[in-house]
Amino acid sequence: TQGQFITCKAAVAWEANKPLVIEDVQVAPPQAGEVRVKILFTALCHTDAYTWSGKDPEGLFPCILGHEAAGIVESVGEGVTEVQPGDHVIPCYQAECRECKSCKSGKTNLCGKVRAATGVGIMMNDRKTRFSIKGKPIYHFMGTSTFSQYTVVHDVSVAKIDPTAPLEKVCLLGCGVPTGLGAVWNTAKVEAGSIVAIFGLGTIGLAVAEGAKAAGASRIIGIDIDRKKFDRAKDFGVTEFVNPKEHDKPIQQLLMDLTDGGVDYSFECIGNVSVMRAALECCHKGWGTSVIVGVAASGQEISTRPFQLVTGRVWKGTAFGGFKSRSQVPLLVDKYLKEVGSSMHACMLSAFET
Ligand code: NAD
Ligand code: AHE
Ligand code: ZN
Repeated sequence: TQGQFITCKAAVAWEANKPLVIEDVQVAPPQAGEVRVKILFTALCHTDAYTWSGKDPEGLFPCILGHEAAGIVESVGEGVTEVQPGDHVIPCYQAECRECKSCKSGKTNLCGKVRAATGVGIMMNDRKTRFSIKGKPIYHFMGTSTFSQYTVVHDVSVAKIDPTAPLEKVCLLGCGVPTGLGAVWNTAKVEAGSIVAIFGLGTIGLAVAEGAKAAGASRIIGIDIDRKKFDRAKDFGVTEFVNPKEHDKPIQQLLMDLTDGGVDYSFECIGNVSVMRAALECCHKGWGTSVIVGVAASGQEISTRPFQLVTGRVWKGTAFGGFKSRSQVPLLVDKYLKEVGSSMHACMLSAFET
């Protein structure tokens, strides 16, 4: 199939909010600096649903969604040296070129090399898409488009991993698990003994809990409006649960009362701007840090009294948990393989079953 078009099945989002349709899609061969990947497993992240909903200002239709996956390289374009056909890989929506200003800075994982192209659903080389249906172009999504049996990604957007890793599990290292773990370890840098509050107990919130437990947090308070989320969250290290619907007090007040003045770290894992405010305001005066992980829709804005920051609370955000994708995803896969049977295993297994 090298150098040829492949016809395969893909779930196509023709329009916002309309059911995805399984279609026969033509996938063009990879051009210079591109890699064509056979996707074997893909998971679903809330961000796919967000863009599908039509609220993402970068959402383009028709497109092929999906960004949390694992597969095998089918062919590579000219000049690709770091992967070859047969390599096991995880596509990375957050690229890492190691050459741009951002990569070189060492201060961020937000690579600038292909972001402009991936934000508008095309490939950098010729500003076109590699997907089409009967000649009609279909947009890429987040530079990954994993809801397809074959996809084409930039070479800076693919991490080569240990071929013995079970792809049906490690596909979660394409987004949810690193995002939560990294929010705790890289962005907040939670210390042992800390009190942590997690707003939203989906995949991201559960991975935050697992990261906080590993960091030695003394209390991990899980907040969700869906009571069903609480049982599973215990397996990930959550020690206490709060359902805001069961309380009259504002949630930030309730948490301050429960924690003698506020938590050390909070994480917003929902994408709701009023919860983001509560997550900041439940932090302890003088040092409490709140990390925004959730993605809020176009037009939404955060607000709080500046006094909250004047009095020492810190507001931060994180993308992909601050991990440098091509360098660190393979290390997370190795860590997973070493710790199979441990909590990280439990986290990935459960999230996969969710
Ligand atoms: P999810 O839908 O699986 O989980 C969200 C949880 O929040 C659910 O359990 C839901 O019941 C709960 N919830 C909803 N409204 C609530 C409220 N008002 N108060 C308390 N709980 C509430 O989502 P997910 O896949 O875990 O993703 C979470 C968020 O993180 C999304 O916004 C997603 O787009 C974003 N995300 C960001 C990054 C990043 O790099 N920053 C990466 C992945 C996902
Ligand atoms: N197009 C969206 C951007 C949403 C967003 O912030 N995405 C996160 C990753 S979510 C993964 O599930 C991210 O990495 N952001 C940094 C970046 O460069 O996109 C919008 O709302 O505009
Ligand atoms: Zn995601």
